[in-house]
Amino acid sequence: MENFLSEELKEILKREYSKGNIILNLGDITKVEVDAIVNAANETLLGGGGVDGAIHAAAGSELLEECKTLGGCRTGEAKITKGYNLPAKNVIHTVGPIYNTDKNVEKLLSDCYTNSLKLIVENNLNSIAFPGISTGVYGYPKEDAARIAIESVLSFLKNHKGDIKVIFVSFSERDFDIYKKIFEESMK
Ligand code: AR6
Repeated sequence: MENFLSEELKEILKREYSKGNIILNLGDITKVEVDAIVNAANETLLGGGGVDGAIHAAAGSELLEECKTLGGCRTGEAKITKGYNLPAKNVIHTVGPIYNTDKNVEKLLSDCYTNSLKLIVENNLNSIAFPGISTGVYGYPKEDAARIAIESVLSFLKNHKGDIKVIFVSFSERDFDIYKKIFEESMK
């Protein structure tokens, strides 16, 4: 169905919802203009499929060159690079847990969000966009992952004095609806 829509109509159909410093957005994270977009990478940081592949393709080969200098990244941790050809100034690479094989998946997924936000603060940045880390190839159930994402970010922002804008980017209508429902629940 989506393939039959013109680019213009697709643009109009994109959805956005915001409250306070949080924005829920439906679209492609490689198009988002922020201080940093987050990449759901793997421990090598040398690229892959899904959002990782899309970010590397849009950023250009210089991103891979910089990633090669980082020595990989442990699950739950995060590392920052420049954004190169992306509209985003930087990319924060984090590695989500593999749902069916890693232990402590909740803590590790939460750490991805918290450690990414710590890099925003350390680098004096103000805006960040997250994809649904681990919810593709790594198999984390979407609702559980969205709840952890929202709770981790809200708790970080509550304990932080600066003004950081956070965008959760969903790649499908279904994911957007999940985020919206869970975000509204967490506001009650
Ligand atoms: N914009 C926003 N979200 C996207 C985009 C996009 N352009 N493309 C995909 N998503 P995944 P993971 C969503 O599989 O589960 C890679 O090979 C997608 O719908 O990209 O953390 C890495 O190298 C899903 O909800 O990441 C690792 O090996 C979410 O992004 C492995 O996959 C995450 O899906 C990481 O797996």
